[in-house]
Parts: sequence; structure tokens; C-alpha cells
Amino acid sequence: MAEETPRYETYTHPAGGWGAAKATAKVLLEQSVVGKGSRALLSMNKPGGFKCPSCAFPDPDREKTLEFCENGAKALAVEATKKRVTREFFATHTVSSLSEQSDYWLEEQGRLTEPMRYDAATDHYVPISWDDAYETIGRHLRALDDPNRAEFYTSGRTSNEAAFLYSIFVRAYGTNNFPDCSNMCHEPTSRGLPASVGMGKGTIVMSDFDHAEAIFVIGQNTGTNSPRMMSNLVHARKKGVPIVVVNPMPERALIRFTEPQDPIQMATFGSTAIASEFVHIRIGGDLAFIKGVMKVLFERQDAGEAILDHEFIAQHTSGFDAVRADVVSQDWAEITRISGIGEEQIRRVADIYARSRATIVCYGMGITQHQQGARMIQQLANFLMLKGNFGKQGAGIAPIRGHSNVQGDRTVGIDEKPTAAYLDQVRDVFGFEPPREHGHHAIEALQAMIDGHAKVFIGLGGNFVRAISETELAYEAMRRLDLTVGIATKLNRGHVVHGREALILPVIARSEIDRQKSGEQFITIEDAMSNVTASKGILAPASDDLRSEIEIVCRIARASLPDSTIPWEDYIGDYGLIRDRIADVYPGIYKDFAEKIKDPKGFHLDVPPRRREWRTPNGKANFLLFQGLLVDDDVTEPGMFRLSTIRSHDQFNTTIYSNSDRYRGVYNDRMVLFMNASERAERGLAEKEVISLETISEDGISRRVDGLTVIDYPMPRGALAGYYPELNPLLPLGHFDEISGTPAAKSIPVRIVAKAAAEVA
Ligand SMILES: Nc1nc2c(c(=O)[nH]1)N[C@H]1C(S)=C(S)[C@@H](COP(=O)(O)OP(=O)(O)OC[C@H]3O[C@@H](n4cnc5c(=O)[nH]c(N)nc54)[C@H](O)[C@@H]3O)O[C@H]1N2
Ligand SMILES: Nc1nc2c(c(=O)[nH]1)N[C@H]1C(S)=C(S)[C@@H](COP(=O)(O)OP(=O)(O)OC[C@H]3O[C@@H](n4cnc5c(=O)[nH]c(N)nc54)[C@H](O)[C@@H]3O)O[C@H]1N2
Ligand SMILES: [Mo]
Repeated sequence: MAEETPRYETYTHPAGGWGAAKATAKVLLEQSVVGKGSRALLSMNKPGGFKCPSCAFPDPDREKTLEFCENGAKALAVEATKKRVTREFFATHTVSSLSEQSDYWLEEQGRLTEPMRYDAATDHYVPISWDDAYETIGRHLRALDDPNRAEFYTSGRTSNEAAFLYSIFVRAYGTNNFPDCSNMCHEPTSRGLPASVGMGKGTIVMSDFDHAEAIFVIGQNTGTNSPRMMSNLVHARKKGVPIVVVNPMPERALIRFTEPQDPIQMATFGSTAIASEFVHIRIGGDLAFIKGVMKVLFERQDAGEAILDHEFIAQHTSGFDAVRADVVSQDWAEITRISGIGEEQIRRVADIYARSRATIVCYGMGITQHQQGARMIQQLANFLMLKGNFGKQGAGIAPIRGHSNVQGDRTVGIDEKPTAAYLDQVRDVFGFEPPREHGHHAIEALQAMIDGHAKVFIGLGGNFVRAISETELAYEAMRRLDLTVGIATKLNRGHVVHGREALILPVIARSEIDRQKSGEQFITIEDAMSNVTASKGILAPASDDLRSEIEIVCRIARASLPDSTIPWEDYIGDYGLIRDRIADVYPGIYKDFAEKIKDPKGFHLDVPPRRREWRTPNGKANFLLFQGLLVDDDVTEPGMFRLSTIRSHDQFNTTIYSNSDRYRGVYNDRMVLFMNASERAERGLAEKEVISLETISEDGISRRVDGLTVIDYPMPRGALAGYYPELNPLLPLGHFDEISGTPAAKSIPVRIVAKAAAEVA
């Protein structure tokens, strides 16, 4: 596509609506899959069909003819694309020249078609047979003096079956090194919530949206990243349920939305106002805000109103008094200064919460990707517990997960810190002694690569090197590895920034037919509400020389562990056998898997907090104390900004669909910086001035990104936003959530370096 000139304007329409319909049609056209794509869209998220490869939001309970959204359609279109990356393509381009191309360009080349090996002599990728590819991996893994020198990455599109076998193979090989996309994502949920309610997952199911009397959406850009949830929000608002949105950016869809699947609204150009309260929070101001709301509740309770659920608190919880004492001691001036929210609005929000008999709190990366992300989530749990919002219809905590199966992958064993009980199960079912020592999460894996300890990197999906912090060091570290393996559908940065030896192994995608010895196979995924469903592709695979992720994992296992007694070949032939083993390893939640999965709607995994059962050490739901109001703790110089690195409307993580971001009014440019206009003027910057950003840090590493155009945008003061992954070079490796190790990508301390200064430097 021709480069078009950048354009910035204010998007004044409701989100969704015809804009979304048009964008859906456009992407099908661009990928030349109008017929095939439309057909496939009809069976997406339908019983007997396949699961949308985009986000982890569940299917609705109600029946609809179409069950996809604009961004699901894009995800499918780029997967079903007619474009192909062939051996001729690789013969034309050296890998050095490919590494100069943008992420957008790399992905745009289309689907990978056959296994390739990097040839250092010519600097080209050249074809390799599948057997030789497996043997190459086996040779490297067998040669390592310590299995902990290999890093086994997983991205959340991988099926339960593939992830499960991968976790068994890697443990049989001898390590727990499982860096994973969730380590950069909802790990604060997985590590923070168990201390609160005994489980690191969401506690609502879809039908709870129909019974909620108030919904909070905190730090999550629903209209872009889980658009199907917009239906739930629209339905709630039409019934008069208040929605509180807490976000430093007035995300368009959360302000006003037209449901593309509502024919009347579409025909009449109607729309629904979504946020009844838009809380324009400062970056990192959520703790101060939520404590402010709680303070009001305590005040009103003390004044004689019946607001708190004392029965729930007394019967089910521990730690209430300390949290209460901390909250009431907070000073209003500090609360409003740090959150950026006036007392009046905090009181209005408190009133919404006070009146609601069932409240849902949804949250996303705006909460998790902070240095105290996990603790912040625990405060959200405190907030919900005050009114007994666990184990009650219409209520609960709802981490809005990212990748379609990121939650499932964790459930079936992608975990660098496995419990002893789980390892015992693996030992008993598979007959080998798994390693007990904890392995690496994503940040630790990169550190091991930087230190030179790690030698081999295998990526089951994803684009680790582009998604992780500290881009420059990550690239260097990747290039020093002995072997890198990308198991993928599309070409990406991780294939052109590679180790001394490198392999690209192309896979059958979710939407495609996967035929094995016992016939056509299906796989399963677990959505963000713990519902497990089957997914069966319907399109012909992009090439005859693709393999399923499951087959690839099994054959790598066979080549690396020649003496393994695990029947890897059998699993390739019949995925039902894998599900039987999952049931054996997880008898508590996956008992009768084979039977249960026959239900076209799937089945819910057990979520004990839903029946007020708390699997915490003290058997209670715990109010957890986190003193203070935060945010200002890390201001190190007066001119500092907090930078939030976010997704545009036209990307899926590191996959860029286009360089535009419709709802934020940005066209044909991703090197932008959203900033408050008056603050820009105060800093002496012109409109649309091109500037550089530098990270403020004390580790002696200089991090800088040039060529960013400043765009006037209603941001709070002291806050900047720009796009991931372009701004990842600014994210220090050591800047992460204290409890979970998740990179604090939503709050990077930066300074602006004006253009003039940049040119001098
Ligand atoms: N189309 C599409 N869908 C996706 C993805 C995609 O890239 N494209 N990615 C998938 C994945 S892996 C994930 S994890 C999810 C991500 O979905 P989201 O959680 O929505 O992630 P982000 O776009 O990174 O932005 C989160 C929001 O947090 C806000 N924010 C930033 N800082 C703060 C803060 O301090 N406080 C508060 N309250 N808010 C803040 C930002 O303004 C932004 O609106 O989406 C999934 N779905
Ligand atoms: N600064 C900053 N950094 C971030 C974030 C942020 O908000 N800000 N967000 C973080 C988050 S939430 C996440 S989840 C990570 C994402 O990190 P990853 O999950 O590693 O990245 P993706 O971009 O989703 O991976 C895309 C690649 O997956 C491959 N792929 C697609 N479909 C399939 C499939 O079906 N099978 C296989 N085997 N491969 C497939 C394609 O080749 C594609 O290039 O990034 C994190 N990094
Ligand atoms: Mo994510």
C-alpha cells in the first residue's frame, strides 16, 4: 500500500457503527478474502466452528446470527489472507534487508508456507525439511550442559492441547523456563488475586452482566481490545445501569457507541452513551481514586447509612480493620491531587457504588502494567469485598484478558513457578520426575539471554523480542543465542532478529482444518471467564507444508528426548488422547473433559470464589493493606512525564493492521505522542512539533526514541501516551511490577527532548 501522509483530527462520531462495518469490509478486501473471509466469519464463535483468534472475551449467552466484531474480523482476515511468504520471497530478500523493514511490512507479506533455516553464508532463509528442522532443535537441546539454558516462550493464541504437551515436554527436558506473554500482561492478576480471594482468575460469567447494577471499566480500552464486550455495556446502559469508566484517555467507544449488530441503531445512526461517569484519572492515580471512593463509603456508613455488607465482611473476610484505618486516614487534598479527580466526582462515583446491590469491576492493562499492578488489583478486590461483591449474581472481578487462550495456557501448565502438587501429578501421570526449581518468566528469560547464560530460544507463537522491554538489548541478546526457533503463522521481528542458527516453523492456524490420523481435529481454549470451548477450523490450510502446533511440539520432543517413554506420536494422531491426559493431570477441574467438551457451549472450570470458597492460607477472603496513595513515589525530576504505551485501534499487539487509529483521530502515523494541549504550550512546544523522548533512569543506560509528533489530546497533566511496540526501547528491563515481574509499560518515567536539542545531541 502506498505511504499516505499523516493526518490528525478529532473523531466526533460514536465508536462502532458504520465506521466499524466499513473497516471490516476494507480489511477483507485488502487481504483479498472477501468471499472466503465472509464465509469464515459466519462460523466464527459458533458451535462447530472455530474461536476468534483475537481477544479472550467469551461468546454471548444469547443467540445471534453474527458473532464477531471489527477487530475479530481483522484478526481473521490477516490470518486467512491470500498473501504468501514463499521460498522465492526469502531468496529475494537477505535477512539483513528484512530486518530493516517495519513490523507492518513484515506481517503484510502474508502467511508462511514451509519450514526455513537461516543460512549464515548467504544471509538468506533457505528451505529445510521438517525432519532436519526437528533434528537441528534436538541437536542443540541435547548438547546443552544445563536444560535451564533454554527458554521456552509461549504466546496466548496456542491451544490448550499444544500448551499442555509443550509444558510436559519442557519439564521432561528438565526446566521450568516458561517465559510467556502473560508475564507481560495479566500476571499481576495471576499473582495478586490469589492472596485476596484464593484464585488468580476472574470471578464473573457472562450472565452476570445481565444482573449487575453498576459496572466499572478501569484501564481497559473495550471498544478496541474486546469489542464484543461493548454489547454487554450497551445492554446494561439501555437498562439504566450506571457505568464508571476510569481512564486517562477518553476512549471513544467508552463515551459513545453504536452497536454494529443492532440493525435499528445502525439504520437510524443512533448510539448509546456508555460512561455515566468518565473519571479522567492521572496515570497511576487509580489507588488514590479507589481509596477516595472507599473513604466516602466509610464516612457514609459511619453517619448511619447501611452501605457495607457487614455480614459478608464478618463471615468471609479478614483484614478489614487495617484497611479501613488506612483509608479513613487518607487526606482529601492528597487524594484529589494524586488521582487528579475532584472530591465531588469521587462522591458521585461512591454514590453509584453505594446504591448498587451487585457490581462488576473490569480492568485491563491500565491497571496491571504498573510497578504496583498486583497490589492495585488487590485493592480492587478490597473495594468489591466491602459490599460482598463476590459469590453473588451480577457481581465480581473481571480481568479482561488479552490473547484468546492466554488464560487456558496458564491453566494447563505454562507456569514458571509450578506448585509441588501439580508437579507430583505430572510425575504420576507421565512417569518422570519434573524439575522442582522455579524457572524464568519473560523478564528473567531476557536477563538470562543478556547475561549469556541462555543459549536456545523457542517461541511457540508470539513475537517475544518485539513485545518485551528494552528493545535494543533484547535484539543484541537474541543475536548472540546459538539457536532461535519461531513457530508461527506470519513473519515477524523475532524471525529477522535471530540467533546464530535460526528456524521458522509455519503452523496451521486456528481457522484452518487440521486433519490427522484419526480424522479432522478440534482444539480447545479457555476464555477470560473460565469457559472451555472447542474450536475447529473450516478453511483449507494456507499451504500443504504447514504442521499443527501439536505435531511440532511432539516432534521436537521426540528429537530432543530420544529415550522418552511418552507416546508423542499417538498424541499427534488424536488430540482426544491429549485431553484425556489433561483430565488425568487436573482431575479437579478437567474431570470428564472428553464428555463435557461435547456441549457446543463448552463448560465452566470451577471458580471457588463464586460460591464463596476461599482457597487462601487462612480460608478467608483477605482485605490486603497497601498503605499510601502512590504515584508520586518515583518522580525524579520536575519535568518528568509518565508515558503509557498503548494499542491503536488497528493492531493486534505487535501485528500492525494499518498505521491509523480511527477513534483517536490519527491517520497514517504511529510515531505520535498524545499530550495535553495546554501543557504542551507551557513547555514551549509547537502544535505537531516533532520531539524525542528519553527515559529517566539511574542505571546508566541511555534510552531514547526520536521522531515523535506531539498531538493535542485530552490527557491529564504529566501524562503522555504513545504506541507499543514502537516505544518499547524506552521501557527499562528493571521497570516492572514488584510482585509479578510484569513490565510497567503504562508508566514509564520520561523527559521530552525538544527537536532542537535532539539535533544538537
Ligand atoms: N484489537 C485488539 N484486541 C486486543 C489486543 C490488540 O492489540 N488489538 N491485544 C490483546 C491483549 S494481549 C490484551 S492484554 C488486551 C489489552 O487491552 P487493554 O487492556 O485495553 O490494553 P491497552 O490498549 O494497552 O490499554 C489499556 C488502557 O489503559 C489506559 N491506561 C493507561 N494508564 C492508565 C492508568 O494509570 N490508569 C488507568 N485507569 N488506565 C490507564 C489506556 O489509556 C488504555 O485505554 O487486548 C487484547 N485484545
Ligand atoms: N510497551 C508495551 N509492551 C507490551 C504491551 C504493552 O501494552 N506495552 N503489552 C504486552 C502484552 S499484554 C502482551 S500479551 C505481549 C504480546 O506478546 P506476543 O504474544 O509475543 O506477541 P503477538 O504480537 O501477539 O504475537 C504475534 C505473532 O504470533 C504469531 N501467531 C499468530 N497466530 C498464531 C498461531 O495461531 N500460532 C502460532 N504458533 N503463532 C501465531 C504470528 O507469527 C505473529 O507474528 O506484549 C506485551 N508488550
Ligand atoms: Mo496481553
